[in-house]
Amino acid sequence: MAQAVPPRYKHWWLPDASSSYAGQIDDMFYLILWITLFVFFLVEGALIVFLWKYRYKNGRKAIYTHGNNTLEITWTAIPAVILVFLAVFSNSLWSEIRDPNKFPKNAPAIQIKPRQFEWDITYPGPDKKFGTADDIQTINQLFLVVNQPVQIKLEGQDVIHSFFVPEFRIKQDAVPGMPTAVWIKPIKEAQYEIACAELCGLGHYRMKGTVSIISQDSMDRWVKSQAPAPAAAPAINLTP
Ligand SMILES: [Cu+2]
Repeated sequence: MAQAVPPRYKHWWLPDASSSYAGQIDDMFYLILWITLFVFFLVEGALIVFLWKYRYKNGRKAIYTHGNNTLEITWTAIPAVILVFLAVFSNSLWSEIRDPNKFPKNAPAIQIKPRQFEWDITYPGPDKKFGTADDIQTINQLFLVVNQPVQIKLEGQDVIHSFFVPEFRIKQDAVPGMPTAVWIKPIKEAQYEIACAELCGLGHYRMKGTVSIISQDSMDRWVKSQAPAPAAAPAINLTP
């Protein structure tokens, strides 16, 4: 079922913005892009103007200059102010998304332990605990519920891999021996690719998973279908 997505989450040149914080990350991306574009055209424009204005002319002598303090202070101070502003702005956004103390409360957890060259995914199952008999294991198949925040616990099994879903604007290294958590709140039912964003060996190119964002109902049905099969009932002989 397609869902209405706010226009700010749609782009003509970026992947869909499909997590709750994707829009904020894009806003920051655009802000930096506009600032750098402005400076780019300013500098390149000045270059072209000066090339033309000070081109070779018969009889014109070059002027020797020791520089201009006011100008130098200005073109150092302005970028410094912009840089500090961007650092403060991006840091507050970063901590809002990545600070474990600010993770959504009670978000269910899913474990993803990548290895060469697959994503080993474990759901805690109906009892919501890992390491129990009702855990559900999949390979390369991640199911998330739309509008439901979820915590993803990452840890590499062999070398460094990186969990990357561009549509969620999330990319996180999965390092062996270093459990790392991220959270995602998908905002739209869809299917995306999970890419490994860290060159992890010869099979890196085929280390591809799928994340399906589905409704709570479909999720419940799927969890039910994954329940361990009950032990076969003892055969009863009904013939007299
Ligand atoms: Cu990998």
